[in-house]
Amino acid sequence: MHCVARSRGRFRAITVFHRVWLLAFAASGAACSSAWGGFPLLYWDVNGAAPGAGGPVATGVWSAVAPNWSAAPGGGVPTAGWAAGSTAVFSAGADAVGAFTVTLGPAAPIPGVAGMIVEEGAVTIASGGAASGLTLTFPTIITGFVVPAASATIETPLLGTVGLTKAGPGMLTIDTAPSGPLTVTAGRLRFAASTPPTLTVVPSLAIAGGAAPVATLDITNNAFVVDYAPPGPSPLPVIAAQIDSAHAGGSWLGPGITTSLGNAINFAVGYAEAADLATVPPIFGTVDATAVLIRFTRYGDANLSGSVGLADFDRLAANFGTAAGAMWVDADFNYDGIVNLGDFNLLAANFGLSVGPEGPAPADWSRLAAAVPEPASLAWLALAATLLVPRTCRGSRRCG
Ligand SMILES: [Ca+2]
Ligand SMILES: [Ca+2]
Ligand SMILES: [Ca+2]
Repeated sequence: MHCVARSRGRFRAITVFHRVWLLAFAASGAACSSAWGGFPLLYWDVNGAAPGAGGPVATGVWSAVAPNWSAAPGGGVPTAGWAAGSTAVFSAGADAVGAFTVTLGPAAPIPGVAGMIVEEGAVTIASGGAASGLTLTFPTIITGFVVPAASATIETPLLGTVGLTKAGPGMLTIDTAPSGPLTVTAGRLRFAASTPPTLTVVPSLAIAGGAAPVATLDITNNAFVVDYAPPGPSPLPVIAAQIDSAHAGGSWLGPGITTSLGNAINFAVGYAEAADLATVPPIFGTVDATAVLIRFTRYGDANLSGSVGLADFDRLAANFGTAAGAMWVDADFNYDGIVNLGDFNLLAANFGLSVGPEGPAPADWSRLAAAVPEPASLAWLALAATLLVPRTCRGSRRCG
């Protein structure tokens, strides 16, 4: 594969990770100029034997019969239909630099997709029908292989059990991840925003850099579960650090586990060990006790229900004053490990509000109204003051 890149004069675009990976493949005996770790390379090409892929907008159909694949990197030879077991490269030549759509054949999923490489342009892989999909037989999808901003949006199911490894500096947008381990080695992997939100469940998550991440997973408005094998250890501490990194003081611009719909006051990424919740909200489906739950929600939603109510406030009250090591489920809503007035203010700003169709909790409002005097704004301050007192005299029978 490194031979292919070099022949196209683009080797400088390859990151250190790719170099190591490609050298590993070369050492394993991968053939030059037409293979990728032993897989043949097929280059997207809608203009047949004419050089290049067909221009900036190389729109076409991906199927076994549509002659839109070239065995030649430059796209200057007769083309043929898709051959299972190949790696899909977008695109032949260097001319497909625009945004274009590749529509899948409608009859069945595309078989034998041994990974994907997006060199330049912005390709959208669209379903051609209800039976459309891509069956991955090799997990790696590289975006930005030549032009760093090159991206792919896959709007069709990713099938197979090999998992997904997102590599390269560009963006990859998918609906949900396929079965198997999920790895983000570089750039940004995004779960497309959806109504209703989607649920992705994976057995493991690896983001390059670990607790000091250097790549990004963007959940937008969705739910995400890392259902790890017992007995663990749980990935919770690393996941918490990755969310803290992405939060970056409320900008959500840091690397790690982020939401591009987040802000500093209302919308955030909540997380919890499933075993730490009284009930698992339905958005996460059926999970066992060894699972980390992650969702887009409002600040203050300690129990990940999707709305901020009295059950969340109770968690804040129970943990108020915690000086270190607090998690989101303990009401640490700004990811600093501490539960204090900053977290209280975030909860107060979102109390009674919902992130989605769960709706607000009117019962919570009425119970809160019965518990505190008017006006509400002063009531919050009074509550905060009273919260501080029990913490300082905890353990004393004389405390009120
Ligand atoms: Ca061509
Ligand atoms: Ca809640
Ligand atoms: Ca905090």
